[in-house]
This record gives sequence, structure tokens and C-alpha cells, in this order.
Amino acid sequence: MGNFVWLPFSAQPSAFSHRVMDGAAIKIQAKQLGFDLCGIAPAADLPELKFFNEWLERGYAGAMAYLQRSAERRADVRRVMPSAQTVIVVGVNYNTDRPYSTECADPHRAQIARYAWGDDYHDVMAKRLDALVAWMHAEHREPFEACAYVDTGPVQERVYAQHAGIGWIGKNTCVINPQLGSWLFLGEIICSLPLDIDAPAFDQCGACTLCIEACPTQAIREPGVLDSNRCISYLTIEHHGDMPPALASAIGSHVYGCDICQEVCPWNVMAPNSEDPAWQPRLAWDGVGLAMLEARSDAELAGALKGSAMRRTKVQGLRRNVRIALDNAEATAATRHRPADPV
Ligand code: B12
Ligand code: SF4
Repeated sequence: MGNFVWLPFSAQPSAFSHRVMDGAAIKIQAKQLGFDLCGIAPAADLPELKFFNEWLERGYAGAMAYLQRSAERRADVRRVMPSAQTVIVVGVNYNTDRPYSTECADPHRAQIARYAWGDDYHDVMAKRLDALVAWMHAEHREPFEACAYVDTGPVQERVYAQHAGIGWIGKNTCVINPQLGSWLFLGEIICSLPLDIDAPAFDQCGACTLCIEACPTQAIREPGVLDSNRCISYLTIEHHGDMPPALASAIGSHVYGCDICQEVCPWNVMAPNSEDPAWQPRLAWDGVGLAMLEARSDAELAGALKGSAMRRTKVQGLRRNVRIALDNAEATAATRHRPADPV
């Protein structure tokens, strides 16, 4: 990947009467700071933002109370920063050369979502975004407001990414870039500057429904609509307590997150690998077996979780997932070794 950057083409004329800072210069700086994609969306009443409340009402957020609490602010970035005029969205490719979970036939191998193999993207991207904001302030002498977020802010990141031309929201609900695929982290700077905005990305899923069909828990209820209660990513990361019995076996050997609906996506067939050291798999997770994870002491696991996105589950949550995955692996092995019924 190295030096590749895809800059959305500014096809639309600026909606603002005078331009105070050059968006193209921001994109070049974003590239130098390690972002693969950068585009600019308007801080406006975007139609896709409205679906969020319906999604909450359907109960699809599960027990993620923070989404309910921040629903009003998530409806529009101008409720987060009233002076907002634009949203500078960045994307980083975190793909590496390791095989997909769907390519692994061994039920005893622990499946960990690709995004969690390296350093915690919140920390890595926040530092880079802070550097971008600092550069903007140095370049632009007049005062302006800027607020950077990676994941944790009350912002519907995918919607702004789509409107910044980073990629379209696919049927699996992930943002897909035509060149890089969907192995992307997103981050943004809400900004009071009236920058030139980019053309939104257009939907290129077509008639394909591979992600919906491949999901082991039928979590994608309809194109672009995900029920978190059924999603393995939610169940293994956000859900506390016992696993719903009806879904425990479908989790298979996933111990943290799930990538299946992205692994089957045709737009990821040619997805390039990142050489960024931040995303390279940590030794502790690289091809690790369930039994080995189970055997590690709490101190060893806590050490491996430090500075990793996987720290969200804490040791206790990871252990719960490993135990479920071990049960599933044993059940799968027993089925494979059961003698055929006599005819
Ligand atoms: C809550 C959350 C989750 C939840 C819910 C996911 C979901 N699909 O909503 C759970 C825990 C399940 C989850 C899982 C994952 N997540 Co998450 N998650 C978030 C978070 C914090 C909020 C997302 C949100 O607002 N969801 C609510 C729904 C309504 O919003 P949405 O998915 O964006 O939905 C839009 C589309 O559905 C759209 N739409 C498009 N087409 C259509 C068609 C119709 C008919 C309709 C009605 C709507 C519609 O409308 C919605 C906008 O309102 C964001 C960070 C952020 N602040 O945005 C990260 C984020 C979305 N997650 C991310 C990642 C990486 C993941 C995982 C890949 C991690 C993993 N491997 O386990 C999985 C992917 C699972 C999946 N298929 O989505 C990345 C996604 C990057 C990308 N390329 O898209 C984000 C942006 C974090 C980041 N900064 O990088 N996540
Ligand atoms: S992440 Fe896994 S469980 Fe969640 S929607 Fe995608 S395939 Fe289904």
C-alpha cells in the first residue's frame, strides 16, 4: 500500500461563496500523515442520517446504551459543533496478508477480527488526526474550530464517509472503497471552515447479496440494516454476561469480532495489504489456537491486550469467548469423527 492515496475527485462546485483553505492541500497532508483516503463532506442535513432513530427503535442497538444516550447529537454533527460547515473524513487501510477466517478449516484456531490484530486504531488515528488539525491551524492564520474523532465520537461516521466520497455503504453496512475495499478505519475532523466538498460515493453493490447469505447468524436483516443483537461482532465484544444459547454455536471459533460479511465481499478480492507497522498482527494473536489462548495466564492476556483494540472485552470477556469457542470446536470435531450411521 505504502504511498497510495485515493483522493476523491471534487466534481461539485463549492457550496460556499469563498474558499478560505484549500481542501487539496489538506488531503496531501493527510496522506503524509499516514491516511490512505481523505475526502470532505458537508455538515448538512444528509438523508441517511435519519435512519439512525428507526434503527434504535427497532432495538437493533442491543444493549449499547451509549448509542441511545447520544442519539440526538448523532443526528447531525452541527449538534456536536454548532459552527461546523464541513467534515473532513479520513480512511486507513488495515488489511494484512493473513488468510481469511472463511479459509480456515480448523475449528480449534481462534478467529480474531482483522481490525484488532495490531495496535489500537483509536490511539494511532487520533494522534495522526491531531497532527492534521495542528497543521491546519499553522497553515490557516484565522481562527477556526476543529474537532477530531475516531469511532468514539457521537458521529455517524459511515454516512459522512459516503458523502466525502470515501466509499459507499454496502449491504453489509460497511463503507467500501472501489480501489481499497472495506478493510478501512474511519476518522473525521468536524470543521468550521467552508472547504470544497467532494462528490458522494455511489452504490456499487448491484445485485450481489453474498454478505447477507454468508452471515452465520442472519444479522443483516435487509440490505444496509444490521441487527446488533445477532451480530457476532456485537456478541463477542459488546455483549456482557452469558451468550444467548440460540446463537452460541453460530459463533464458531470467533473469540473477538467477525469479518465474514467482508471476507465474502467481491470488492475485497483485490484489497491491497497495508505495510503500516501499526496494523501488523501482534505475535500473541497471530494464528493462535484456542487451547493456547485458554492456557495463558490472566497476566499474559492482560499484557497482550495493552494498547490493542481488543482491550475492550478485558481478560474476562475474552475468556468467556474462548470457552464458548472451545465448546463449539469440540462439538464440530465430534460431528466430524462420528461414525456414519449404518444404512
Ligand atoms: C455501533 C457500531 C458497531 C455495532 C453495530 C454495527 C452497525 N452496522 O451498525 C457492532 C458492534 C455490531 C459493530 C460491528 C463492526 N464494526 Co463497528 N461501529 C459502530 C459505531 C460505533 C456506530 C455505527 C452506527 O452508528 N450504527 C448504527 C447504524 C444505523 O448505522 P450504520 O451502520 O452506519 O448504518 C447506516 C446504513 O445502514 C445506512 N443505510 C445504507 N443503506 C441502507 C438501506 C436501507 C434500506 C436503510 C434503511 C439504511 C441504509 O443507513 C445508516 C445510517 O443511518 C461505528 C463508529 C461511528 N461512530 O460511526 C463503528 C464502525 C461502523 N465499525 C467499524 C468496524 C470496523 C466494525 C467491524 C468490521 C468490526 C469487526 N470486524 O468485528 C464490525 C462490522 C459489522 C458490520 N457488518 O457492520 C468501522 C467501519 C469501517 C467501515 N469500513 O465501514 C466504524 C466506522 C469504526 C471506525 N471508526 O472505523 N460496530
Ligand atoms: S460481522 Fe459476522 S455476524 Fe456480524 S453481520 Fe457480518 S457476518 Fe454477520
